[in-house]
Amino acid sequence: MHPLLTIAVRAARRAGDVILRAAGQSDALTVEAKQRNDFVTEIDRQAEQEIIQIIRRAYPDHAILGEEGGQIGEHEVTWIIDPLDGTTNFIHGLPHYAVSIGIRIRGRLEHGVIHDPTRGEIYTATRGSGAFLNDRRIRVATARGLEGALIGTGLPFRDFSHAPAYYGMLQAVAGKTAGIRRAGSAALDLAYVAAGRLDGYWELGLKPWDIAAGVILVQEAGGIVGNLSGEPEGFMESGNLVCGNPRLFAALVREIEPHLTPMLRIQSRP
Ligand code: 2AM
Ligand code: CA
Repeated sequence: MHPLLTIAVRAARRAGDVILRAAGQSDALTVEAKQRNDFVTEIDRQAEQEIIQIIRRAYPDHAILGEEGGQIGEHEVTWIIDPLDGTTNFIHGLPHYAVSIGIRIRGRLEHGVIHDPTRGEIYTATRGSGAFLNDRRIRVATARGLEGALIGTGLPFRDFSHAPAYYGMLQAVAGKTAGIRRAGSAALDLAYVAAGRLDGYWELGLKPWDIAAGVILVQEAGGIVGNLSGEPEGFMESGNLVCGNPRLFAALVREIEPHLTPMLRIQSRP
């Protein structure tokens, strides 16, 4: 395993331990709203601190972009951290959330780890070396189109400006697939696409820390990640993203693209 990924896995495990310990006592949580429907607990912050400490000890100069702490430092290596993706699930005692750590080097995602502490699952990927679930190689599913496919997504919950366009997409996709799942953790949705548990996934308005690790996982599992027009760019900046195996990806974009507003088209470009 690449030394950077080894540190990322160690940090993700430590954060997972913090989260699991707290999960048994969710009544005692202090929940704060950063904005309407955007929650943070002391556990998000503690988990992020644990991760940052472990990175700092190994690589004191590297830059860090954390959901809770924002950007720290400038360096060609940036660690992009979501200490707890799926906080809303966590607060409700719904056991579906993850730690996500992506590593970007000179502007390109190179490594990713997603750790689901409730299931003891660790997903890892390094560019050019494939994607793994607990050390077993994973690949995207082989669906050739939308028929019979299971697709993950996220509904608007905070910013409703694109909701009409999104619900148009949802109606189009739902009508052509075996089903849609909205599980509440973008990181796990991407990990599940990488592992072939979901055939594809799309969502709008995601943040870099929700998707950094998941993007490299899907790519290394043989999938394609693109913007809502199907182009391989702009999704990190806009947070509007589609993914799946190459054929499924194309089929999904065909349903989604007609619903794009001029604003969504502009956003899609880097
Ligand atoms: P978070 O828990 O790290 O904030 C999927 O829709 C993404 O949106 C999740 O990865 C989740 O990341 C974020 N999110 C924030 N608030 C949410 C909410 N109220 N419902 C669903 N997802 C939410
Ligand atoms: Ca989070």
